[in-house]
Amino acid sequence: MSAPAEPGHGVPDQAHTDPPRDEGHEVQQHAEHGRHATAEQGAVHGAETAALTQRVDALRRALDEGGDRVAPEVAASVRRTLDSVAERLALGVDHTVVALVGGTGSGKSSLFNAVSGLEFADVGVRRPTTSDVTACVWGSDADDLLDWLGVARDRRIQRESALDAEDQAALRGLILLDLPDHDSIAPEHRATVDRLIPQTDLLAWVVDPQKYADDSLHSGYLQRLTGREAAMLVVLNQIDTVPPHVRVDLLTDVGRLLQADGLPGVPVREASARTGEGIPALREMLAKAVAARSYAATRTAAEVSAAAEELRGQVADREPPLGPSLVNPAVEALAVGAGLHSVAQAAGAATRDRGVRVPLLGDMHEDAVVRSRARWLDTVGSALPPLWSDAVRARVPSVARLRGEAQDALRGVDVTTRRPAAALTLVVAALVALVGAAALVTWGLVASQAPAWTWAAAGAAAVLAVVLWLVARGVRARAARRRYEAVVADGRAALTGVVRRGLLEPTAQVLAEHRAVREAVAEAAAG
Ligand SMILES: Nc1nc2c(ncn2[C@@H]2O[C@H](COP(=O)(O)OP(=O)(O)O)[C@@H](O)[C@H]2O)c(=O)[nH]1
Ligand SMILES: [Mg+2]
Repeated sequence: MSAPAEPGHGVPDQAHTDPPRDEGHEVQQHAEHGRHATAEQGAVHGAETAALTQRVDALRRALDEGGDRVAPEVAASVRRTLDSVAERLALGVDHTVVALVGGTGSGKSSLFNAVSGLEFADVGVRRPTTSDVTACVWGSDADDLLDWLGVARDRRIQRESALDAEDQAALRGLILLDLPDHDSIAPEHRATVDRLIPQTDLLAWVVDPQKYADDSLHSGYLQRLTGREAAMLVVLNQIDTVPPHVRVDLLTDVGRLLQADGLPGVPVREASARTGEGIPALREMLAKAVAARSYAATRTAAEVSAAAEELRGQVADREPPLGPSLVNPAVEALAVGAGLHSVAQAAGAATRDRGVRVPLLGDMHEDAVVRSRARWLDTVGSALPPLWSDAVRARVPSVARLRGEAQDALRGVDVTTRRPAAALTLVVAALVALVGAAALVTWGLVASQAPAWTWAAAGAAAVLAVVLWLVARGVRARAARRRYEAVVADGRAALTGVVRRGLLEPTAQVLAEHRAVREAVAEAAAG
């Protein structure tokens, strides 16, 4: 679609930067969002490049942070976009490039001078020259962009200076190009035209009353530019050579040809570089184009948005919560696998009754670990795209390691029997009372004159012995319950530690990375 870059001009490979020909809707938007020029426009445009650069940086961060959790083909596609966008942004998208383009002698150079108010472009040059493109820049420095466009240093002029005060302010940010004749006999001139057409924000086709119907213009260019009509205008120059009563018919005819070209929406303006007629109106149109978002900015923003959208598909809308609803079932499954409850019950029973053997804590069924781990991964994974889910799986320990850690942790839990001292004291006291009762009964039977209270005292001692024994039993039962609860609580705490270190922490790490990517993508998407 365009000629290869000329060596020595520092023009990057066009494949990265040329818009496809059918970008009509973007160009349309660009025209619709136009706003009027203001004195602060320079600042607004500078901010545009800065904002886009920030979005590009955010996408790079997302790619770096996302690593292999971003599908390789998506990462490659986003990187390609970023590289081409970054190249364009390095030049800034704050300028509006307008090219005067047309056939030999139509008056491009004369209009260039009339619009700029400078006599810089060579008028009436018939012989093809090497000084292809002439540029006038309003306001800010555009050397890099002009290098990129391939405009020779000595063919550039700066329009706006302190002397101009504010009368040129509306055009600040404009780069006006006087292109070679598209119908030149020198093929390199046509090549230059072809190369620059895709790089311009607005194409001003300059035609004259004699040659406006030239086929080289209509079939050679205009008919191939359908879709770009919102970024085009036609200037019917040399209108001073046309008698007033013929002008309306002439304009109608130009309009008819454009309609036939498939460009019905392109505005046509009469002008005369010689008399100055129509020049203020032309400047006004250029001011509007400058005020409108530059084509490059629109295109770049659309590319960044598309890349952000591509990356958005690689992350979830939010991270799954890592709360008790996830941790508790994982701990419980391990507790069941270790037989925590039966061990705790045994510890309780041993506290109550002698002769009960407490099994060891620290043997874990592998199935339980498999289940606990799988449930964790499934729950977290179902809320994440597959590559992120894989990342969580890769980051948590294997079943064997998790099992080993759980067993080690459980072995540290104290399951020893602790018989309560109070219960022992009470039993001893009960025995003492019982012995006392027995002694009294014996004395009552042996001594014939034992007093009457002997029997009453023996009865009271026996009752006391029974009461003390019952209280001792209650104390032991309570101690047994406490022991059971303590072993369960200690076992759970040990397993919670294992789940935290083994499952929760690695998962949280991956989710933090996911969040970083998601937020960077959101930042890049907010255009
Ligand atoms: N009468 C008249 N002549 C013009 C006008 N604009 C340009 N010319 C003349 O047309 C010739 C070609 O002009 P030029 O600007 O070099 O055209 P270019 O080849 O398109 O750059 C020159 O002799 C100009 O003086 C105009 O508006 N009216
Ligand atoms: Mg010329």
